[in-house]
Amino acid sequence: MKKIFSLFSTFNHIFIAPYASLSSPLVVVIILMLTMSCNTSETDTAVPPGGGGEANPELKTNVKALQNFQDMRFGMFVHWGPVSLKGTEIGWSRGREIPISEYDSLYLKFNPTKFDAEEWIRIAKDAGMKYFVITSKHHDGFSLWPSKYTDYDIENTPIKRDLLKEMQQACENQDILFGTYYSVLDWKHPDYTTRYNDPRPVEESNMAVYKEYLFNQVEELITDYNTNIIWFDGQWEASWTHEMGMELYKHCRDLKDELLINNRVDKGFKGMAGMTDSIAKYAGDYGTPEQRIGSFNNQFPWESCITICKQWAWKPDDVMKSPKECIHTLIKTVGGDGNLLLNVGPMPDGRIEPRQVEVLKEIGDWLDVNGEAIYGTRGGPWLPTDAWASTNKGKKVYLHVMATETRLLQLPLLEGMKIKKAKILGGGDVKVEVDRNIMLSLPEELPSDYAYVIELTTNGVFPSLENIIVN
Ligand code: FHN
Repeated sequence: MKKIFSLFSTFNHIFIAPYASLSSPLVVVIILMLTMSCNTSETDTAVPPGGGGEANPELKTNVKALQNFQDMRFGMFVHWGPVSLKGTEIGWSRGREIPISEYDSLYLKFNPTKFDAEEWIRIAKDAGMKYFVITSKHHDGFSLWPSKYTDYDIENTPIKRDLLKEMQQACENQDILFGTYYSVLDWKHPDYTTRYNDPRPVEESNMAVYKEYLFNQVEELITDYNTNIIWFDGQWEASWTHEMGMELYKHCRDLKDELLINNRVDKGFKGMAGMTDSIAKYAGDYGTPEQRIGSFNNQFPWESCITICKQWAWKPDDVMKSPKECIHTLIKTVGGDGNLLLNVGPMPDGRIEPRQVEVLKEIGDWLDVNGEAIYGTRGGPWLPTDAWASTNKGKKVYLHVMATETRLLQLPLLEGMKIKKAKILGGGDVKVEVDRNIMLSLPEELPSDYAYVIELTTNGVFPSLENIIVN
């Protein structure tokens, strides 16, 4: 008897067994939640929820920039700097594994002669990534560009070249959106008032001086490097305040209105789940779950940042995720209506490790076949699980199946939805039977062992998934 993979049955034995019988209100609510769905791909120009916080109530997220960001869905995050010479974690290993004096002198030996920005961006592009975010300055305070405001920068390393400019140009040459990570905290700067593993007193430190330094550097990134995304981080220490966060957000948007700024510019970031405590109160355009896939949320934009290995910066022989793991992570993230920013840590000679490039290439090969089910889509109408997820765009609904061993799928028919036809992206016919449920019979040959996508052409009617925020 062929194994029927019933989303209902999956649901049944996950929820019903431990908690309640089918008639209990709990099950009814959950069934309702699972069967309610959305047609969110109608790119509405509703006013985005995020923006400048309570100090700048009129300053809302730039609609066009956000639309484009959410359509891209998949980007490359890069954590890199002189610390890669030691293979320890960027920022955190300063004064921990690496004595501060040695750490702060690594830049004098930082000479990545094999660095090729066009090659990096080609690798991102071949992986199916649409945007790029580089650590222009991390917690250790080293600036990857020749900043007018410090000598602790790339200009004073043996390589001397403006590597950030080369990355910006490569992105623009290859039509990849250029973005910059910038750490609000700076454990080296004498005027930053919080120390980490560092005996230097802070009595003489003047946070106002540091804040001016930060505002000036960020202005360089916007005006001299035309960054499109500022990925702030390190906002959690007491040295940084809610007021400073809202002021910085406004400073950035005044310099470039179509700039996107994550929620770590301010203090609303609530732990690694990454969402903003009160969107009206705190500044920021999108949430940033870290090292986890965010929960389904189509009310506030979000982007999960996840490492392809364990460490953010390069580490020799670090544990690396498989292509299947990365592809499933992408599917579940987009199925939850989020973006995925997948991180690599390049080597001290400037190359991205070949084994990481191989995994990225496999993701790109999968997206060559299934990209239309990712780019420009929105999450839903069915909520993601470990076995499947769904995305939609116009009248198309894409069912991403990660449980590739089954040949018969059953899922709840959504109120008003009519299935006109179904096919497998990459080839393969699907037999569709519809009664109270949708039964999909799959061919023996499937296009991928990692995951495949069933494209359902519908009448575009699926009840809204509004206000479904799954915690
Ligand atoms: O401390 C950083 C860490 O090094 C890395 O940059 C991540 C990326 O999101 N953020 C901080 C930890 O939350």
